[in-house]
Amino acid sequence: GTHAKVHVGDLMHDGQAPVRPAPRLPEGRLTLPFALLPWPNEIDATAGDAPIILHVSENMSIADRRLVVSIDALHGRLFPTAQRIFQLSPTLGSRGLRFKHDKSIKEEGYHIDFGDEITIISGSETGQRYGLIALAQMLHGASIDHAFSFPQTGSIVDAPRYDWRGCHLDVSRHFWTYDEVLRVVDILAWHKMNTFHWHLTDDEGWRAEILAYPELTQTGATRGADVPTMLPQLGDGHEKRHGYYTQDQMRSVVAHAQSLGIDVMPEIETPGHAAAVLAALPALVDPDEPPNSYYPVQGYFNNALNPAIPETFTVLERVFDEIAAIFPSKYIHIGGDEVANNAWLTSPKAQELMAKEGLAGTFELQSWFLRKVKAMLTARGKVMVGWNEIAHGGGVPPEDTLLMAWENPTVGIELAAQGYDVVMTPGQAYYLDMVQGADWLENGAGWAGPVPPEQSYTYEAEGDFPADLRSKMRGVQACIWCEHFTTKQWFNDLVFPRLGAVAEAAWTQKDQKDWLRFARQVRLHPEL
Ligand code: TNX
Repeated sequence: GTHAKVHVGDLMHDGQAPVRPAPRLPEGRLTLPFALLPWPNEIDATAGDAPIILHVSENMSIADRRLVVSIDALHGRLFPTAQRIFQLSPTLGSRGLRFKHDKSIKEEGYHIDFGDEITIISGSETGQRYGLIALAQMLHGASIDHAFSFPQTGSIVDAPRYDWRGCHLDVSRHFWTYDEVLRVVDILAWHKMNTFHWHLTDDEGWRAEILAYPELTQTGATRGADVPTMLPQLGDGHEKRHGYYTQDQMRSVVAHAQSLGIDVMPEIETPGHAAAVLAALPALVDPDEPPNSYYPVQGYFNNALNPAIPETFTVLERVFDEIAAIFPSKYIHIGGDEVANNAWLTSPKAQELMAKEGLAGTFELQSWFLRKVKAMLTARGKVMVGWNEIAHGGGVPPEDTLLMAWENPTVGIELAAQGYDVVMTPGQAYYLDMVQGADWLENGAGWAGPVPPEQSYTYEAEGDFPADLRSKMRGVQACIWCEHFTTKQWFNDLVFPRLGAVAEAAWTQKDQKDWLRFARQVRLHPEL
């Protein structure tokens, strides 16, 4: 259902909105109860009775009509039991919908004028889509809950705060089926997010079909198979541990996302978090390195690709060839996180390479490796994206490199000072696998937690950035790690409402953010 358990500070409600008086706008006017998430940047409207069904005239152009049908279908998929919101009709009913195109409105922006007719004005298809989604949300909210009205007169003038409005999904630790991935994309579209970061590989499983190396999915997509670990594996109760996506399925996910204005950025984890690769392709292991000789925080022994094995680069070249052909995104994420700080020190081949290249330790070797990986991406016209540890040991040239700052809220500022572009995704606010409640009753992670929804909502990623580094901060992202999400129920319990909090942080200007207004709406979100 659409009703989730919500922890709102001291309020704990089951399927109920927190009962609070409507928060006041700065001018002292009551916030009107429209269902909108993310909240728009300018709204000045009077509330009326919902038309419930908005009639769409047959005079509309094919392109405009196609967009209406696509957003109506999105609504239908997300809320199959809800009343339909749009109706194509030759006669205008209570209120008609019209589009105007105005090139002076910036790329992702839109305006809506509410009157006898409802007019969406936009400068691009993207902006038009966001206007329609806003309208769909207001109609949906009004149709399922009388606490929400629909605007009678007035207007919305809206455009996003940040360009990068991302959400990551880990499909390695828990395998989310093709259909579930499509649904996640739908959920992101509904929240006006524009980047789906697909974490396709990790120690526990490789999930992307690679024609050149069928072993990667034959062996590597069996979660936990032959992966020696120091620590007990998390979440043995996973509903789905095994599986992978065919190349056709990945292409379909890309096409589906594109139809909703979402870019799909694939992640292939290097050099760490690669236990599944090494289990599938044992030729990539230095035969003279003792097994179980090092392990990173998550306990998987010897889990880093070895830069001294030439075949490592052959495999990566072919993997990137196939990945680049499937994903048109200009970005490929290559991981780069959590390599053990003594990785490779017991590999004779790695030692030889380090001596030859004059590399002082694990992280200088890591940087040497990552510079080669970056060159592979550059050769394919792609921008390299990675986790913040890429900067260790010298790093890679900051030009055309985008780093995700995850470990804490300040590392992003340090990286920006080093010249990197950054996306802010600190665990303390934007990791949706962290437990939400101080009672620790949930099936979630704890290294940065608990992270109550109010913390995700009120956190300001840009907060401590000095003015001269602001432009390096490209936006924000939620990360959905899935070691603990053994079932869809756990996913829903932890991802919501915090995904909406991150979506609003990505879209809505600081002066329009309002935790109580947000909290009134959380029961309207779709679920997986
Ligand atoms: C750290 S974030 C990791 C992930 C885990 C996550 C759990 C990052 C780049 N590495 O491998 O899943 O914590 O919260």
